Amino acid sequence: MARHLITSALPYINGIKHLGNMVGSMLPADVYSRYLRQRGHDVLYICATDEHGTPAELAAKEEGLPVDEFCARAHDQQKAIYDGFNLAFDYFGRSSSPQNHEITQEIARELKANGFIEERAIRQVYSITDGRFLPDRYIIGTCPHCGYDKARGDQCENCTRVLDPTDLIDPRSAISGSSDLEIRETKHLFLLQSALAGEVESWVDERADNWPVLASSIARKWLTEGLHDRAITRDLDWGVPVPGDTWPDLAAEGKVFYVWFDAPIEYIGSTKEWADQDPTGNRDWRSWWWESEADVHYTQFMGKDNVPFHSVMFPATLLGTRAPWKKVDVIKAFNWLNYYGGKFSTSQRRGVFTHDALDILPADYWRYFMMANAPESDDSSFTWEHFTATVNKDLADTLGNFVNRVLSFSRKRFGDAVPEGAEPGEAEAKLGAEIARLLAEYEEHMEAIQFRKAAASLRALWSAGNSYLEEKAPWLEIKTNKDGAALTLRTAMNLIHLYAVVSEPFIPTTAKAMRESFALKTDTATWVTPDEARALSSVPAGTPFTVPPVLFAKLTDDDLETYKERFGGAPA
Ligand code: B3M
Ligand code: ZN
Repeated sequence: MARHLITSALPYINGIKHLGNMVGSMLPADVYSRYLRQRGHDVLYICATDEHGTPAELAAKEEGLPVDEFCARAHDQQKAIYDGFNLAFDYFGRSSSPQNHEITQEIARELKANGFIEERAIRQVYSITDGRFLPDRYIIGTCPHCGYDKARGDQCENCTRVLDPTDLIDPRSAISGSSDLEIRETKHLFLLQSALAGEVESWVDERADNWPVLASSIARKWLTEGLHDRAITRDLDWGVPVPGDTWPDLAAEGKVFYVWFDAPIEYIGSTKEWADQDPTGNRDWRSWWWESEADVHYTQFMGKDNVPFHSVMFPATLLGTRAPWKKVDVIKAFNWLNYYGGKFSTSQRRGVFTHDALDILPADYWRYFMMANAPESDDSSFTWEHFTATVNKDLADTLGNFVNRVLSFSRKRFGDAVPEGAEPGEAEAKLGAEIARLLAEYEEHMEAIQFRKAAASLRALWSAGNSYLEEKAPWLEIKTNKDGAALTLRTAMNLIHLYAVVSEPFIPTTAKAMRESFALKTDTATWVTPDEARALSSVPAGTPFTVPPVLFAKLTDDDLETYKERFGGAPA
């Protein structure tokens, strides 16, 4: 048993997320956490809303709310959706929490004490039309590296390179579109990343070989471009204030830390929120983050655009404190999920948003589809045709129909308890061996955090049951060999129970319904090893059972048309 710390990139507070966002961060982190918990590990899965920065301020203004009120509401709204998706966070915090303020300020003080933060007067972009300094991401222009014409001042979305606003060609204000920009002087804090570059590089070299290649290649690419000093404060009202005891001038001017400085620190902050929430006071947040380099295994989940900040900038921040903060062991990154080959777009209402998804179908349909098609080695594309075909084939036919068919038939012929029947024979031995092999494969892919492959193994496990059932055909067998048919059904019911256990990370609600079909006394969600699975005997004869309602409804052509109509279907 190991201690596993798991975090997923913090969803930004501004607006409800689409499926593409969820498939690259929270959902896979949940699937992985559930798997590790079932295997008996001590797991802490932490997430939060990322609440600071200009977009939050602007969104609040648009809704006519004070920014704190806007964020509180938006946080609850997002949390309710994630509950609907059955994301089993240990804690879902808020980067605007007092805990995060405190830890962010503490880390900044440590960095200064070690000579890694410096005050510098800079010349900053001021928009005359908008009457304000423009934060980096509110200046857009052409990327000097790849020519993308909507690159933001902090990062180019297209080539993922981190930018400075002055790098942009033809810069303009993202608020007004105005290019009436001027440069004014003001003081800011700088994190001296250049002084930490060597250390960060050795740190990356030490562990990135264990990361899935998408993350390690982005980290290395970013390092070869060189680590530059970065401004870590902004002129905003909403954020973690620069502490006055350490930087009286900047504090007096009301500067706050840059959102990307305090957001990753919220992984720690949210853990402290989790501990502070506990009435018994028995949660030790520091044991996860402090002097835990050796005994905690830390995995982060995120979309590929977030990799530079997590693989280089956040480690640099933590290394620079010279304090024993836990640093990430494995970064699991994802490519984009597209919608009919194009981008999901909030403004053009293109794609599927998380609240709409839950409005039309239960979470498990989405969870399975998204993970089975996770954009791991490449971008992948969502289409309603692909979605409905997958649901019908894998979930409704291969799994759902198997469960209902076996249980209904057995009840009809043998009553409400698992029948005894003959001793297992050759077909059962062959099936057991196949199940053990597939389960071992499934475990291997889960350990490697390869979700597409894991889902394929899970599907193969479900299919093996169908093949066995077709081969034994108990509905014919029963005419000549009642004991044989009973054995077939008992074996199939054991498969159902096994599926209920091992499908739990992907489809927790359905898995629970399947487990609860059997009146077993023990905690039945505990993992089953391939060797235990081989025997197919965890549900003994005589166990009472019920037939659950249809697990997955088949989606019709009419459904397909309705979804395409409502969500926009193929691009023009
Ligand atoms: N909030 C993701 C984004 O908005 C960002 C992740 C922060 S993780 C510390 O693009
Ligand atoms: Zn670019």
